[in-house]
Amino acid sequence: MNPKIMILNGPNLNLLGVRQPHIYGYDTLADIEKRLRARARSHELAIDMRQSNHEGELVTWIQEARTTCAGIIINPAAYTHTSVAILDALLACEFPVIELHLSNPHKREEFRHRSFVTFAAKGVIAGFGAHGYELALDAMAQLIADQRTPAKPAQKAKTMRAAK
Ligand code: CA2
Repeated sequence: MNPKIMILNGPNLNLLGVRQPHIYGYDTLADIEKRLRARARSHELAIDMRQSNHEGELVTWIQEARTTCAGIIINPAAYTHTSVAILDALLACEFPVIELHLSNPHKREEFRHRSFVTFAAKGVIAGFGAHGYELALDAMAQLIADQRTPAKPAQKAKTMRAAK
């Protein structure tokens, strides 16, 4: 069975493509999910994409993912900037977490510059609109492939020497 990636979307992202397209674009979450399914297949991954307007529901889904998934991609939306509960749930996960934003929060109001979720994230993708979801899935596929075939010690030393 292909490893499953949970893709979580926080509050108001159900309005994607419907309101404020100048900020968040014209794609709906359903459009994004359709593209992601095709891309996941090409990486031999499965996806489980969900959206909630409720912090506790997101926490419950993160806990569920701990036993059913190989990674989480999360756009926590406004909870990015407020939720210690989501951070703590993500810190309890032993697999890779990727934080994702459609916009670049650092180009926006100051209150969007702080992310709690970042403390649990392997990396952050922001500012590429809906395409960011595909970039995040590609990055997740690479992380999972690396876990399956870790570099051999000799190969690793060579890579490290080359990087110096
Ligand atoms: O850029 C992102 O992806 C954000 O996570 C989006 C959040 C915002 O609070 C973060 O600072 C950055 C807002 C999501 C609201 O989504 C809407 C989509 C369409 C219409 C209205 C809201």
